[in-house]
Amino acid sequence: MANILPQTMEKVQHAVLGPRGGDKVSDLGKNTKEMTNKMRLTTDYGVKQTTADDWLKAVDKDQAGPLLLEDPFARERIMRFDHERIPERVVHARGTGAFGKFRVFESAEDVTFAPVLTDTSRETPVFVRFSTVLGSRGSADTVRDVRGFATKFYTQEGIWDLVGNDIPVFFIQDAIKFPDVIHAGKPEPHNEVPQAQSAHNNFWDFQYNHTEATHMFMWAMSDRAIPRSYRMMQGFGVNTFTLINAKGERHFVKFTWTPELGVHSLVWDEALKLAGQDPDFHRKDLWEAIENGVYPKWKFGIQVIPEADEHKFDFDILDATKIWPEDLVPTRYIGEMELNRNPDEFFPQTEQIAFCTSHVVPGIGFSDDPLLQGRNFSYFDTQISRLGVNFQELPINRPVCPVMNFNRDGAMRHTITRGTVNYWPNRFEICPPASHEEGGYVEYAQKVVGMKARMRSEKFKEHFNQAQLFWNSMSAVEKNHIINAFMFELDHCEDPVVYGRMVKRLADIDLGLAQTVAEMVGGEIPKEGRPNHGRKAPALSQTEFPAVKPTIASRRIAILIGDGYDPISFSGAYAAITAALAIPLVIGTKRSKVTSSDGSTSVQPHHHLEGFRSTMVDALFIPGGEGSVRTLGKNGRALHWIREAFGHLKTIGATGEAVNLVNTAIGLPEVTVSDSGEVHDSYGVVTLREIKPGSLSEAVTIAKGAKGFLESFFWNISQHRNWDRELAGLHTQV
Ligand code: HDD
Repeated sequence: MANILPQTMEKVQHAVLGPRGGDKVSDLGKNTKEMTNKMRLTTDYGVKQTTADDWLKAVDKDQAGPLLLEDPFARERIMRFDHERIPERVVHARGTGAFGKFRVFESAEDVTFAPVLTDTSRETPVFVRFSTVLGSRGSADTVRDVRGFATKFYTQEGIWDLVGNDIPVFFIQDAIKFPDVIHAGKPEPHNEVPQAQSAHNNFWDFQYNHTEATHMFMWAMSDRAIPRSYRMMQGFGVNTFTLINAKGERHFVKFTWTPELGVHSLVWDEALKLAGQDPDFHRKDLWEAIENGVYPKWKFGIQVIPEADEHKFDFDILDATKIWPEDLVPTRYIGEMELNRNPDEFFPQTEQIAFCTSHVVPGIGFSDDPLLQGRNFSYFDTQISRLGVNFQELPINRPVCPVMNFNRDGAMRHTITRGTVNYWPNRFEICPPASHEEGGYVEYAQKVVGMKARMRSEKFKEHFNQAQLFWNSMSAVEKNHIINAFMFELDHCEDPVVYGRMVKRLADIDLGLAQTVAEMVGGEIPKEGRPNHGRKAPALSQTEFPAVKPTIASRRIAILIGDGYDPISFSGAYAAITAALAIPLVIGTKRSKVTSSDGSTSVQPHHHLEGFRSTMVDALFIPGGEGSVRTLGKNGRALHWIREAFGHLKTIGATGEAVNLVNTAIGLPEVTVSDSGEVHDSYGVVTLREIKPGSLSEAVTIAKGAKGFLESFFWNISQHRNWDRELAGLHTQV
């Protein structure tokens, strides 16, 4: 099993986040303590304690008696404990994070003077927090939901917070609607049900009542809402920001993160099961990858529109429910981010990190996007109630550049500022404002003339074009998944008004979609739909996503064995999986030692079949060995492992006697297996009946059409899932 070790000091040193100052790790070092067995237990006020086990009592001859309230040690422990909880985030309460570094490889100086986006020699430390939106802090990771992707850049010019999601658009256009959209999505007010689900009346009631939400709910019903890993998600700033260059010119900009590992999702049945079998699935996945040194990486992209072109599009570029299609505004990749260090302690780092969209650095600015402007108010405000007015002093939040001003006091202030004045101007000229040349933030001199009104521009009123664009751009399997998602979600709405209206709404996107869903969920079947413009944008599909280098790095591969396994296949596959930086997980019929067919070797499995489930891995390999295969064949759970992995479209590999086992477990005539010494690949079931010397010790290159067993097995895993199986309808037949 992957090492999940506590962070050591060596690791902290190893994760050097850049030579050019701004090193957040050494900054945090001032507040980081190492626990050692040389230290003795003390109270918070430093007095050593002789016991942590017994409250001071008035004892009688039997050494029993009532507790004495005078015990300061016991009272401190209990009272400290009573106050451990702070309010969880009102949205995005469930999350996890990691440290890393950001660097631009191409200067964007034509559009901004912000050094974080222009200085290619600079490494900027970052902390990224990923999250779900609707669930509370203890909810499951794999629920169907939007994922948060929030990045804190500790730049030398101050903090820049880019607070985005894994979906490029949002449900609403104007921030004033945020409480409504969140109330509708969160558990219903009367009984606080359901937890971390959008599958309920109120959520869909809101969606119907807000046509502007149509585009976003299509994304939220797509595979984007059930990612395989945080490491395999795109990130989007969503809102329109601005960049200002040294000439004082302004451009509108959208920010994007694109993962090196490609964009991949779970399948729905797997996500449902994982929510119970391993609710921390995504948390552990990120932690494990970083501990194993397989650092996740993202390319950083910008889409830029010159100020003069603001009105040249048929949508409003300040409307957060719209993407800027790549064929109109291509993404320019200028930088990359790597996450390479797990936090030392969850609460002071991942929980107390506080993002504010209003935190930008000189060279980056806001736009009149009415969602962004409301966000700029909301985040700062929420941190005050969550963490207190001095939240920016907390180690994880404080900048790595100097901070000096006349803000004072408030709960838990701990900076001690020397000096006799706390105002500006003062007779000593202490702490004067900075000029532009000294790096002072200067707002762009945007001309603003207007009348007060509660309105939106005309283009904000068009709500269906891009919802159709998204649907049209999906591959056949992605469309299937969206249809199934609606079937699930609307089935959970008990109110016929809600599901009846929603199927009508779907006809605004695609009549076929609406009719299929209506038939299943019981709404009136629409006869007419809104005309579909038929346009597509291939970049929106994740199965059609730009090819990434095929890799199995960090993928979990189960090896199923019992006593009598074939040691040659087992060790060949184990070594090759490790060499490819994937994670071999030996799953035994038991966790005590399992012995090979010739008695030469034995292995202690990482888990047994009942304790661990096929949902927790990306692929399955079963080596031959008569005894092992016979035991597995009699074990219902082992057969279930194979059938379930097949149903979840995962690659299955088998050698020797295990080929028959796989064939029997799947039992579909369409899926054929090897009958000789030739490698056979049928719907991602890769088999080899006769192992010849060297069959499993070939140098593995992961490339299409490769001939060797492991090559073919690994290639299939690198493709994430076998979509052909789903297109042929085989996955539901096992
Ligand atoms: Fe928000 C948290 C992303 C609209 C108000 N939001 C929060 C987080 C993410 C986002 C990733 C978690 C940050 C963390 O990890 O601590 N939010 C978005 C995106 C939006 C968006 C991509 C649309 C473009 N949010 C939005 C609006 C408002 C808020 C319109 C209010 C007007 N969001 C909040 C908040 C939260 C928050 C209440 C809760 C905890 C926090 O801020 O720190 O202020």
